Amino acid sequence: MPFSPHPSRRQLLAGLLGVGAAAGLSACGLGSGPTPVGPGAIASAEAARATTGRVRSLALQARPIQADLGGRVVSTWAYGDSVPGPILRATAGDRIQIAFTNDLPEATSVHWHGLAIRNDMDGVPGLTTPEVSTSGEFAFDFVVPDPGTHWFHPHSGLQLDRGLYAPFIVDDRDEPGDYDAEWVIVLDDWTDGVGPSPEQIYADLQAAGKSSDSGDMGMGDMGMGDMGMGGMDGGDVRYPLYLVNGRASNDPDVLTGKPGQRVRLRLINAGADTIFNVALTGHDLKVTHTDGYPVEPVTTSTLSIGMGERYDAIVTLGDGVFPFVAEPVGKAGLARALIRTGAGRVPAPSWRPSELDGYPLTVEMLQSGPGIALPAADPDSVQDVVLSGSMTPYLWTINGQTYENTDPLMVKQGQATRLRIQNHSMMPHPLHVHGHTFQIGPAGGSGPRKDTVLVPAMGAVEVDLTADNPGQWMVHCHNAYHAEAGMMTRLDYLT
Ligand SMILES: [Cu+2]
Repeated sequence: MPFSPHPSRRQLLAGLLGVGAAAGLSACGLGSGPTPVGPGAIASAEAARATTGRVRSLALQARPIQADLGGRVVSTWAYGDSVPGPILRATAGDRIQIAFTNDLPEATSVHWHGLAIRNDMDGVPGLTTPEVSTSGEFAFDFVVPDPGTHWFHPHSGLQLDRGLYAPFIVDDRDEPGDYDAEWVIVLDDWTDGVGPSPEQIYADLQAAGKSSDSGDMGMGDMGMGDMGMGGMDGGDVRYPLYLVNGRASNDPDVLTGKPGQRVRLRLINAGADTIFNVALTGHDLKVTHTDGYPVEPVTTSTLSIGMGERYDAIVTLGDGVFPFVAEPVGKAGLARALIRTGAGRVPAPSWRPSELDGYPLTVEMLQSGPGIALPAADPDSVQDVVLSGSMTPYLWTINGQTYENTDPLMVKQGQATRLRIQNHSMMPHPLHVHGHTFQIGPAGGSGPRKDTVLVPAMGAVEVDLTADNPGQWMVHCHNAYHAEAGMMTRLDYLT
């Protein structure tokens, strides 16, 4: 029977809060309605995952470091010794044990973005996994179910907008890997130690939101001086630097190869507030995956990647020196890296390839690869996810509420679930669902599988997912400032 959350949503929410506050009370007086699934359901789901039988153990540290950004040495926070942090690598089905230590001066968390792992390891403080205090430790232990290009970052305040991010690459035992080399490319918008701190930027956005009494809804930050480029696709924040693999454009990361080699690019947008259009000078990109899942290959000169999204593309290298350029959409500046296969002059750091003038590939142009579609099903549960907000005051909402007042989306184990996402604002939002990959469009259709979808300004997208990973999951905008300003809700599995 379809499960409708609407008739008794308030009652259910009251029940949820009661259970969260005092689990032992649920049996005596909070009603007989549905309650969130418990640890048993999470453990059962974990026990049912296919495994390779292999266990990989490693250590990970979050700590303050000094980073050299093209000659400018800044103090920031990172995983390990570098920005991005070390690439974690596993094969789908491996069990990963990560001894995490927090050497930061404040509490933190680690979220494994794109991995539909057990709920209690998802790294969201206050919801799934304990916060890790200063000098504290946490032992992550989970089976990695999903091949592909994924990554990890904190789920604590605006820490993501420092240097706390790194790739998590999961190999597929069943995918031959038809390429000669691989290059993981992480894009970022950077302010820490160069411009104001992320917390200062957020305080400035809030202050600017209070200083005006015009209550425009989601019109962006028109005329906000140093803050942003007028909203729209340009986000809310103008950054002094844009980075590829933690390097400024005057000191780029370099991939050295041979002409004719086929290279798999694994693109990750770790930016907090920036959509990037990317291109490799003199080359076409054959896009093969998004958010870890195969798509029917599409060739393009440029593609658009929202915060939290990943794209994989194959390139066949020419002979020479070729800038890989990431252009922040609606903002001034460029990030870049270089591929070098032979002799050639290196263009100036600000040089912009003509490939970026093409129409960028976006998710609507992609179809899921063979065998990737979800089973076709009429949805058992249909949930609206309305994105809106304002700059004055600086507030971003889902279904009209900030996170602290949210009515969670609710499902039951096994339900075919449809999210009807509508963007009622003048700014695109990359909506990310934890613990699942949805299919764009109807389940069983041709849309790609993803975990983060860029919903255009005033646009709408419907996605289907199978409720097969019990727990309480975040659903939120991957603009770090929007999330901080309230643009988050939950997907709760109820008994
Ligand atoms: Cu947003």
